[in-house]
Amino acid sequence: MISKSMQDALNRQISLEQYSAQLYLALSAHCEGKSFRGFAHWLRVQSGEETAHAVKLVDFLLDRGGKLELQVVPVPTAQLGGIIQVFEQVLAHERGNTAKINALFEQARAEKDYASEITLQWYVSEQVEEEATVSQIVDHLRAVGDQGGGIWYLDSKMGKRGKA
Ligand code: OFO
Repeated sequence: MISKSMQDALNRQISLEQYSAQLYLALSAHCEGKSFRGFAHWLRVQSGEETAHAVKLVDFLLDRGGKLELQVVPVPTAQLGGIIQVFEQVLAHERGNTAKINALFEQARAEKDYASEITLQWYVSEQVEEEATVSQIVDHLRAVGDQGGGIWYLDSKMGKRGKA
């Protein structure tokens, strides 16, 4: 049986994962509106991944006999701007989420909740991967700038995510 404090913390994280999905969906629509269909596609896929992260935590919570308490998911507060600004926001958001995941991991360790710790390990690794990927995208975007042919090349590359 999961502790009440860990149950509450996991419910908060589920809500945050859902917020991430909403944020990336909003940013995807913004890119689509600027005809950057590749960046839009990448963000749409990422939005789906964030939903999957929420559901994975829901399953874990239920497997442990916990209670799912869904919370209101806030409207995303993204500052919509150029593509570089969009991905800088994604990077800042992922860094914030890493801090939340790390805090959850610490809580699991402090409570000697080994099952939560093991499940959260996957999220810790996922954050490392996501931060590295988005950081590289931001570097590439800064290198080519918001104007010119380079950004359209990057757009076409981003559109290949998940396609063999
Ligand atoms: Fe849920 O993976 Fe990053 O935020």
